[in-house]
Amino acid sequence: MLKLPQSSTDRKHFVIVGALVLITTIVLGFFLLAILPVKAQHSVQAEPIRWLFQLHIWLIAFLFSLVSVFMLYSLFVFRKRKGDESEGEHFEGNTALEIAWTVVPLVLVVIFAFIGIQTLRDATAGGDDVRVEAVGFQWSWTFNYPNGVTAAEMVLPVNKPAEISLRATDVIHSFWVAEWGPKQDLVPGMTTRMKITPTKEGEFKIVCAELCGLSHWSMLATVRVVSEDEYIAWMDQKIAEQNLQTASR
Ligand SMILES: [Cu+2]
Repeated sequence: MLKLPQSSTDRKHFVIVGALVLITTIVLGFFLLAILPVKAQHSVQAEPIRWLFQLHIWLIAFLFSLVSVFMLYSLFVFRKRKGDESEGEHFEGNTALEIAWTVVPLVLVVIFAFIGIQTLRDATAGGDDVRVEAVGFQWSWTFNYPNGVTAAEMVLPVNKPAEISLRATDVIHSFWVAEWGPKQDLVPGMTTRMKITPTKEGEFKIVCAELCGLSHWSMLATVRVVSEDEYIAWMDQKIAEQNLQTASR
């Protein structure tokens, strides 16, 4: 049997390793959060995703530290000394430890599944004050508004809950604006939906995030998030343009 820390030397090792795990977790956690390219989040729905992402990073930092610090500490501190020809201690496992490392990860996975469901619920919730349909095809996008306006760019008013209906005409695509957070597949034969409340004005890139053929990389469009007045002005202008086109036909 593997011994649990009994002597004061054993306890000292555990205290040192515990402190090292804590320090490594903190350093690694901040390092990972600093280097991972999370774009600025400019939608209401992005917040729960960002929060869950950070929680994952801290858990990853802790688990990595737990495994590697224990391993490296054992390798260096309990290495074979010069002239030591004695045999190592024989042991056949530790029931308590095995139960612990089965139950703890199981509980963690269940907790994260629960948080994941909640996050998914929050990241897909929102109103439909503005509605627009995004049609994806190999390899471009068009945007249709309920009043018949069709555009090559998407325009949305800031801070207004929008519902984007997504339709694919050929293969599976995926609608993604990195600054907004959520990503949603477009599946031929059905309409999928994304709820989004943009919180920052500006021009953002819409990309297809599902490998959809040779020119997948070029399946880009722009979304402009503007003030409500600008949105109305843009819509009026589009309606006038389209009326003019119909009249001249
Ligand atoms: Cu695509």
